[in-house]
Formats: sequence, C-alpha cells, structure tokens
Amino acid sequence: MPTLTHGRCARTSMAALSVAGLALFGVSGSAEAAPVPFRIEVTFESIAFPRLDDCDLYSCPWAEMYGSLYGQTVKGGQTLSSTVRNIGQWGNDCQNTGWQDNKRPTCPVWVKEDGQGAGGTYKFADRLMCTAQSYKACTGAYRKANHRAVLSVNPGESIKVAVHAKDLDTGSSDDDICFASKTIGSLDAVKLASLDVHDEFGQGFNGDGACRLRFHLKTVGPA
Ligand SMILES: [Ca+2]
Ligand SMILES: [Ca+2]
Repeated sequence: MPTLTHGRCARTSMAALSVAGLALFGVSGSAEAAPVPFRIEVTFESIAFPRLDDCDLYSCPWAEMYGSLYGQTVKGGQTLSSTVRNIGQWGNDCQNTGWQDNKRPTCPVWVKEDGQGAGGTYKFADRLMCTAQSYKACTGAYRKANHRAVLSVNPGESIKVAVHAKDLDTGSSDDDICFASKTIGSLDAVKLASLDVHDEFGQGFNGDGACRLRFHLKTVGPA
C-alpha cells in the first residue's frame, strides 16, 4: 500500500509540478507523515473474586453480578474510542443465572468468592455477553466467545482496559464489586508493531467485593 500511494503521488507530481511544485511537495509530505494505526486485539480473559460479601448479618460469599467490560484508546486523558461487552443488563432485576447458562442473558449472573463452592476463576469466553458502545444498550446479540475486540491504535496513544461490575440487591442500592481499570502506554510504533501483553488488574475489598481481571493485548495487523 505505501508503494502504491507513493507511486500515485509521483505521477501526480509530474503533472502538477509546473503549476505548483512546492505546494505539491507539502501535500505529499503531510500524507506520508500521517501516523499508521495498528489493529490491537483485546481479549477479556477471566475474572475472579478473592472476596465477596452480600449479607449484613453474616458472611455470604457470593453476588448477583452484572456489568460491563471496556477496551478503549486514550490520549491526554481523553477517550478516543471505546468498545464494550455487557454482562446482564443494567437496571434489570430478574432471576440470576449460572455463568455458563444459556438462559436469561439479560439477568444477573451468580458468582462466588474464590474457593466457595463453584467459585473460582470465571472465563469470559464462557459467559453470554453482548457487544455494545456503552453500558446502556447492546448493539448485538448475547453470545458466548464474545470476549475479544479489536482496537485501532495510533502511535502515541494508550490502551485502557476497564471493568465496572455490580452486585444486584433488592432493598438497597446495588454494590460495586469490581470497578477498576488498567492503562498500557503510551505506545509507540515499535511497541504497537509487536504487542503481546498478558496483564491483570482489580479492586481491593471495599466491603462488598474484591476482584481480579486478566486480559491480553496482541497486535493482529495494521488497521
Ligand atoms: Ca450486596
Ligand atoms: Ca446481591
């Protein structure tokens, strides 16, 4: 592609040079200086809850979770692009389901603290999630293996992976059980060309939950 572009500019320059040679060099130069974006695949791998507490009078190491996962490009404190995966549906109070169930994808999902019954590490590939542009509404159907998203990232930008998950409560407002993010970057062209990063982040115990989320960033090509 660079060769074709350059060739096209070269042919144009032969025709236009006699009219406005210096101006043409200016246009050609700015085109070549434009940053080259890279395609970076974000994989939301898993979430675990080292601690959950959903009771007032005695320990209840579980929660009825719903929430959103975010893969974003950011620069200078501004979010440039955002792709979202929703688990359950914010504001939808209905009977919870199991992590791998195919029923009631818009309802909260039952999660347990590490080491409690079926609790442990929950893989996002196994959970019905919908693609979205915000936590508010899906833009696609709920499906499993919907845990990857591709971002277009320019040199100088950073990649932010974030999660906001809540525990549904009746009789009181819902609790944050995983509200955290991690930013990788800024990333230059050399790093973006061969990015392959496994990382994790989470939330310390806030009285309702503590969490740990694992993710993977990998270059899959030029944009
Ligand atoms: Ca609660
Ligand atoms: Ca609850």
